[in-house]
Amino acid sequence: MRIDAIEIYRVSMPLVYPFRTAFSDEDAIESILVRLRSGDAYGWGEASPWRAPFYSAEWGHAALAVVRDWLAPQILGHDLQSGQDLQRALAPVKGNYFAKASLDLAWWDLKARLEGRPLWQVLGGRGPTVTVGADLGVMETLDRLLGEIEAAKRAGFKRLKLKYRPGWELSMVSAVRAAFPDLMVHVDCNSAYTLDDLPMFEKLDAFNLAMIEQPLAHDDLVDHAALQARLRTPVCLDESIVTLAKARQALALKACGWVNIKVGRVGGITVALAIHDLCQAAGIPCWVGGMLESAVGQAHSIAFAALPNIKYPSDIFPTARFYAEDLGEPPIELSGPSEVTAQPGPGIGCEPNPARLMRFQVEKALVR
Ligand code: OSB
Ligand code: MG
Repeated sequence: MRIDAIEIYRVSMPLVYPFRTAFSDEDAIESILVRLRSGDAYGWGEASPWRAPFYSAEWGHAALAVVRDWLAPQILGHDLQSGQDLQRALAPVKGNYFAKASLDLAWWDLKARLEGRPLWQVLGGRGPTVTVGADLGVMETLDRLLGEIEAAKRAGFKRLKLKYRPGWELSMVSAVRAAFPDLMVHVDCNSAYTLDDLPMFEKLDAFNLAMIEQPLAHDDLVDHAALQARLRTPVCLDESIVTLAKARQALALKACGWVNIKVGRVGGITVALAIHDLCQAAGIPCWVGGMLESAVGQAHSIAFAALPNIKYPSDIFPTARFYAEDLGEPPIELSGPSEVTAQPGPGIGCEPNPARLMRFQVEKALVR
């Protein structure tokens, strides 16, 4: 596929209520959307680094600039036959994984659309339906949290993820476990801790959690390996896994028992596939994380979650959970308790609603 034009949009999508994590409190999500055109065909990609470099070093304004000034010129006019061709063309630019992902994801959507097949099938997935979990941010009160967990349980969610940060930790988990002793639960620390917090993690180890997600620094592997050696509960790496090499190093160090794969965080589906296969060969199961993308970005995550080594309910949520209006069309809905189903396609089967793209847009660029 020869790349003839690249449109880039930075959007700010208002949330229905603030999402609080260890790294920030947000009331809107910044995302970049890319449309890759080849002849009359096109594909869409979305990556959500957010408005500030607090989850990783990337942020929306910089992501649009690096796609416009450095990445898009590397592929414009080139004939890209594979995701590897695309990644090789982008390789001179260091880091900038979310920015690279916006192009890689658009390339995969374009490829699947040209083949007339849904993306999950092109990737070799098990089927269109994937298992998803419920996620709850830091709340104002424990009562509110327990009420929301009860609602998620009643809705049939098969697992629950709790955001975890200083001030919202052991006594919160203890209250949740007292009320819901058998629920499959894990916590996500978003890199808020260090090895000095080992005594806290040793106490947390007693709560029979499914995993502890990214307890230590966003770019660490070695300390995670030291922590994992002291805990029964598996560590899950999220922020730390940004390349295939990092995944290989994490496995060699025994730094984790699970890998959360976000197609945006690792530079796109091409790299995500390689990480998936590496983990599968090593017997390390994976699941799919998200950044509160619109239905466009989540459609890529659904397709990826269909792969065989995705073994835990993914962070893919129905639109109504976070957004009054989804930028993408159609929106994401549950197709059954704790599950969502990919659109029949072709490609991801979803694209931005043009009026909402105009309304949510804060910056735009065209490379051709
Ligand atoms: O660390 O997994 C994370 C959301 C935004 C940024 C980072 C993370 C998250 C989530 C996912 O926890 C929540 C969801 O998609 O339901
Ligand atoms: Mg996480």
